[in-house]
Formats: sequence, structure tokens, C-alpha cells
Amino acid sequence: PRPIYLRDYRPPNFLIKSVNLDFKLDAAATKVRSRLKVRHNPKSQVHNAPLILDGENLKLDAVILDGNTLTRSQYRLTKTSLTIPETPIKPFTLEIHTTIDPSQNKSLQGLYRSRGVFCTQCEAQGFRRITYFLDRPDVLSTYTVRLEADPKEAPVLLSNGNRLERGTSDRGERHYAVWHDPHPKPCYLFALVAGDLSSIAADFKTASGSDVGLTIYVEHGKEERAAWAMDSLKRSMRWDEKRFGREYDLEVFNIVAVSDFNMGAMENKGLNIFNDRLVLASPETATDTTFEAIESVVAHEYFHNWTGNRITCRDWFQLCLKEGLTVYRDQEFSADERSRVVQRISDVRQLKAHQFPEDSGPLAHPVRPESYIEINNFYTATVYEKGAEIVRMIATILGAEAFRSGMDLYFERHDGEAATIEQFLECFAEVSGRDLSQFALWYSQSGTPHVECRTSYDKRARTYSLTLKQTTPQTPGQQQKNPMHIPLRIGLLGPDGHDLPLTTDAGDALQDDIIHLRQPSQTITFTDVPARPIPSVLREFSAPVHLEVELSEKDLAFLLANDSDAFNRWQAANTYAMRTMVAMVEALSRGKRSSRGTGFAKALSAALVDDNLDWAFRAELMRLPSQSDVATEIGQNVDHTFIYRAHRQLTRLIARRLEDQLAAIHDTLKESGPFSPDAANAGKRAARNAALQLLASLGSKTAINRTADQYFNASNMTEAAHALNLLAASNSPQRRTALDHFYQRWHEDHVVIDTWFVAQAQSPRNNALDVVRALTRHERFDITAPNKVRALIGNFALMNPVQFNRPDGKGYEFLVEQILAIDRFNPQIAARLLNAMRSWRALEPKRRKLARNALTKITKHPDPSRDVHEIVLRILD
Ligand code: DPP
Ligand code: ZN
Repeated sequence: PRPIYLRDYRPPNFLIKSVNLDFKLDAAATKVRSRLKVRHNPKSQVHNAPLILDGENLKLDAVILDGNTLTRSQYRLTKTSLTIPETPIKPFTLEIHTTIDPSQNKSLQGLYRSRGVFCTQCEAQGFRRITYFLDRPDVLSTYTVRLEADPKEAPVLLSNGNRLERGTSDRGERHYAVWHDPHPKPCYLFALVAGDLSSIAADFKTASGSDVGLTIYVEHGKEERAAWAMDSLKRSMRWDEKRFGREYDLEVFNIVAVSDFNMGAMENKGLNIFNDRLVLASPETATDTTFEAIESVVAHEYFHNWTGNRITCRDWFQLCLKEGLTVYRDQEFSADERSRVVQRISDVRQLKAHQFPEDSGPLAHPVRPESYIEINNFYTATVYEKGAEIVRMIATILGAEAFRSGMDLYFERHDGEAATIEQFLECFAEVSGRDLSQFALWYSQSGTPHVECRTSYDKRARTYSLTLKQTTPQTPGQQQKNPMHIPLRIGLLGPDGHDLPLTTDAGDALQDDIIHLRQPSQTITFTDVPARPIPSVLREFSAPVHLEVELSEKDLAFLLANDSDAFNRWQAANTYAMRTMVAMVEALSRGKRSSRGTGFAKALSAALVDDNLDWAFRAELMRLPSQSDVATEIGQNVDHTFIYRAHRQLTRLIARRLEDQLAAIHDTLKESGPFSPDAANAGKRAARNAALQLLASLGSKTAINRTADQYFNASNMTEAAHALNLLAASNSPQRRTALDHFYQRWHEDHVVIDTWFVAQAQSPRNNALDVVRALTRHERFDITAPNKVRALIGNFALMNPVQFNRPDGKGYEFLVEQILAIDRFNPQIAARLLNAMRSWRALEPKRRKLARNALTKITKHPDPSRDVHEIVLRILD
């Protein structure tokens, strides 16, 4: 397969004004009739171009042009296209009849069935599996859709937009519904759902007074579990009106939960389709993490209505235009609904756990890539998370007001269009009068910039200087890097812990508390500095960079105790813990044992008694960097056995030193009263769980009993699942009892039972691989269900570093075996699992060799998918 290049973009030769779709739904043979109003694109650069429609896995029954059925010689058919060489000069009507087989579709792209429900997934290129079409985001059409099905099998019939009519046909044997979406949209936003579903409904009045009917469709019996999603939806709609002035624009908004789904959810116009694990939640069945995830994904998909749907992408290279921006919007929503700093910590943790390793490995790519082989491989942490960071930096550089004006201009100017990053940036340049040309490098230059900060204090002159150097490492395809425009929010702490005023003659390199780093190296000198300050750099994590500042452990403890920027208080704790663990790994690799750790434990202990800090924040302080974070930090010759041991060493040291304090936290925060998913209560549960996690590392009888007690007496899933994970990781007798108990209670619930698979997949016990392998044959496991694959195989490969990276390489072999099996029917999920191998070059030599051998096996496979093929090539390159 050949790569597709951004520079080759050309406007479409044809436009499709309207689409009429008629579906006769049938499990094995669904008939699709499509009637298109087509015309030549006046902006096309090609004359007399043939009409080339995309299509895959379709059975073509008829092609009718302006009422005349075309003969076999009047069109050309390949495995991926339908070409009509001769078309009228004037607008014409093209009718295409196809037959598809949803029941055999396990790729979960196009039209398929999930637990008996017909549903669709068209982003990025699934629509071409439904009918022949111009499957590209810059072809926008209005859709009218007629669905017809067996009323017993599919009483609910949904598509985009508003419903025009419904009725029965064939003397009640069939029924139908007609939907119309007045907003022109690209075909990736098309959706239909037909099935036997239950629902909950609510009303919403928009700011300007329009009524919207909100409905969430779920499996029968699960209605109560949809309440939180509905609540989240209403809050999202209100927030977008207030914060961005964006109102909803149809009579109804529907969400459908389905079980088998490649992604988290999909923003189809007026008909969002969700992975059911991101809709269903009740205190007994879902953790606070799930409640939070539901809130943010419901918001994310809803926010796409403006950033993605009303304004879509010109081509798939602009994916970050909708995704980065919409992630930024959902992060801001969660920050407003919950604790801003805790939200920021959690977003930065995510970024560092997923995007930083991606950006420093073989899969590094610009936020706006310049070429791809398979677009599905570019739904990445870089496009989403780093894309969101770029938007955040624009807001930081411009300030809230100008940022909002820029967004307003963007909505006004590009509504109804398929836009580009350049057009987006131009709006902010225009409203602010700023030159954003250097800033635009964030979209094109891959790799995480490294910022080094050196300080010097001149006591006599009372000046303090920061010298900042930036470098961006080489990444695949990019040897030369240019200096970026990096906004660094800073503060200087005086000896009393308060911020000093920032006075300098740096000109526009410092605006308020933001240093605009634009040169490879820049020195900022502050004047009137009475004593040597402690620098607090990159407050709020104002730019997605690696920062290196000279700070002693004493400085870190000081920042943790005093920084007025709460994010940097957490960052100080995190850096301190990371340094300690890295030192422990180094000692272990020399056959020694580091004696460090008490300093961190003390600093942590002091912070935990600070009642000005809310519990969610204190929970974040107790959560140490993960083993994978440590591996990323070390970056070369990684030995996961040492990392596992170092991690345990620090965890136990903290638990021993702070045992009483942690036990007190665990005791006093015990749930009282009814469950509430709000931030304050979730924060208490998080702190309680974090304390328990530290304690459980001791493995003592007391600690295990405490954990088992939490499991067996839990009044909610947040407590139960956490304790289950800890027990599953232990060698205690309660381990089996708890796992069996959980299984008995939940085995019939296909969503909740995933927690049971996860607990076993993540257990660092030595037999983890055997257990996981056996579970792939378990009756509740289903390799064609992405949630099951992610719960068991994904978690083993990504969240169990010590067992996945076994010294004998069996973990890699297992993963490759599973990937090849899955690739036969679902390439998207198979390619996604390969992410677990992307840092193989950073491994110590023995594991590196074994990992390479396993990967090479895929290259020897006769017929890998384009998805897997591309990732393996890039990983091994
Ligand atoms: N469903 C994915 C998302 O919302 C792709 N659009 O991010
Ligand atoms: Zn999205």
C-alpha cells in the first residue's frame, strides 16, 4: 500500500448535494439504495474527470444514472472503487443499489450487528462499506434516510437529524422510519441504529428557547444506569452555551449504547453511538473513574457538534482540528465541573503516559501528519492529547478573552465548511494581532521539546537569571528541528514560600507570568530579588515539554509545601518520587540497594496533613509514578524487573513509615451516607483507595485483611474494584475467594465482568501470562468483542509491564499471536494492540532481541492488514 500525502490534496471533482438512503435491514442481506444528487465541482482543477466512488466489501446490484440503468461496460468495478467514466455536464441523479452482510462484519466498521442491534461506525472510512460514495470529509451533503426492519427484531429505528415519519408496511410485517438531517455533513458522520432497545428521555431548552428531546438508548433492564450519562449530557449542553456560546441545532439528540465498538464513542450528527462501558454507570456497577470518563466522553461527543460537525475537517490530515480542539473543550468542561488542578494533573498524567512515549519512539508523528498509509492508525495520543495542548497554549498566549474572540470568529467564519489548521490559526492571529507563524510549528514538528533551565543569583546586584535552552530531538523523517514558541508560566518563591513580584527588563519575552521562549537559548534576568528564590517553572504545565530544572530534594520538598501553583506542588512530589525510584533502579542494576526514600516519605507525610488540600489532590500525591512512567523516564536499557522492584521498594518504604497515617486516612474517610458521584466524594474515595494501595504493598496480614474487608464490605464499585485489584495482585488466601465472589456476582453482566478480567490481567504474579492465556478461552471472553480484548490482552500488555516484559520473551510472543488472530477480522483493534511494543528499542539487550523476534514474526505473515503492516514497518524501521 502506498502512503497518502497532505501535499497531494486536491478539491473533489464532484460534489454531492443530497443523499437519499433506503435501508431494508436484514441480518445477512441488507439492501441499500442510495440516490445521490451529483454535480461537477466548479473548484475542481480537473476537466472531464471520471466519477470515482469508494466502496469496499459491497455487492453491487445496480447503477442507475438519471433513470437509465448502466450496463456493465458503462462503469468499472474494483475491490475498492466504482468508476463511471462518462457523466453529464449538468447536475445528475445517480442511484446505486448494493447488498451488504452486517452479521459477518467483525471489523466493526460500516454497518454491523452488536448483540443483535444494527449499528454503524463510519469514521474514518466506514461509509464506503455501506454504499459507493465520495468517502472524504470535504464532500458535504444533506441526508434523508429511510429504514425498514422487522418490528419485533428492531422496534427502534434511528438515524441522524429529525424524524419525519414512521409507519408500518407489508401488513405489519415490517415497519419503517424516515429521518432527515438538514445540516450538510460528510459521510463519516452518517449513522443508523435499529434494534430492540429501551431508553430514558429528558427535555432541554436551549438558551434561545428551542426545545430539544434528549434520549439515551440502552439494553432492556439497564435504564437506571443511563441516568448519569443523561445528567452529563444536560450539563455539557449548558456549558457549551455559556462558555463558547454554542447551542444545539436539532429537535432531538440521541445517544445509543452498543457493546461492540472499536472506539469509545462517535459523534454522528444528532445520533451519538457509544461503547456501552462509557454510558452505563451506577454506584454498584461502576467506579468513580468510569463516572468521570462517562461525563467527559459524553461532553466530548456533544462538543463535536460544533467542533467537528458544523465545522468539519477538509481532509484526514486535519484530524486534530476537530479532535485536539474537542479534547481541549472536554478537559475544560471537566475542570469547571470538578477540581481544575486535579483535572490538569490527570490530563498531564495521561499525556506523559501515552503521548510522550509515542513522541519519543518510532511512531512519533506531527500533530498534523504529512502522510499516512492507514488513517485509522492516526487516532493517536499525539493527535488528541498533544493537539489539545496546542489549543491550550493558544489560550495561554492570547489570554481568555482574545481566545474566546478567536473561537467566535472561527465558528462564524467556517460554519458549514470543511476547514484546515491554517484557517483555525488565522482566526486567532487576526483577533490578537499576533504572529503565530512560529507557533504553527507545533502542528508540523514532531518530538517533545526538551527545555533546560539554568539559574544564577547575584546577591550583590540582587538579580536572578533564568537561562532557558530548548532542543527537540530527531524523530522519524525529521532530522532538522527549528526552535518552537514555548509559553512557560513561571513563579519565583521567596524564602517565606510566597511568590516574589516578577520585575525584569526582558521586554515582550515576559508577559505577566509567561516567558515566551522562542530562541534556542534565552536568558531572563529578574531585578530586585532580595534573596535566592526557588523557581517554579512550567506552572499548570503550560507547554507539553520535558523540563529539566536544577532543584535539590530540599527545593522539591519546599515547592511541594509552598507553591502557590497547585499543579506544581503535585509536580514537585511527582519529580521527587520519580528521582527516588530512578536512583533505586540504578542501585538495583549494580546489585545494590539504595537507601533513599525517607526524604520523599517525609515530604509526602507533611502534605497529607494539609487540610487546605482537597482529598482528590491528596490522592494524587499518594499515587506514585507508574512503572511505565519510570521506564519512559529511564529511556534506555530498560529492565522491567528492576523497575518493578524499585517501585515496590519505595511503595513499601512509604507504607512502613506512614503506616498509621495511611491507616487513619483509610479509616476516617470511610463512606457514610448514600453514594454521590460528585468530585468531593469521589476525591475522598480516591484518597482512601490510594492509602489502601500503599498499605497493601506491605503484604502483611493486617494489610491484607484491611483490603479484603474493603472488598467484601464495599458499598460501591469504586471500593470493590480497587480492593479486588489489590487482592488479585497479592499471594493471599483471600485472592481466590474475592475473584470467585466477584465472578459469581457479575458473570452475567457483560460490562461489569470486564473488571474481573482486568484484575487478573494486571496482576504482577509470576503466573500472570498463564492465567491470561487461559482466560482467552474462558466462556465469558470473546475475541471479537473489543472491550474484552482491551480488558484482558490490552491490560496485560500495557498495564502489567513486569509480566508482559518477562525476561523469556513469552509475553511478546503471546501478544503477537493474539494480534495476528485479531487482525483477520478487526485490523483496527489489532494495530492498536501493537502500541504495547512501540518502546521495544528502549529495552535492555536481551529483551530487545526477543521483542524484535516477535515483531519480525508479523512481517513474515503472508497477509497482514494495512493497519498492522504500517505500524510494524514503522516500529521496526
Ligand atoms: N469517536 C472518536 C472521537 O470522538 C472519533 N471521532 O474522538
Ligand atoms: Zn473526538
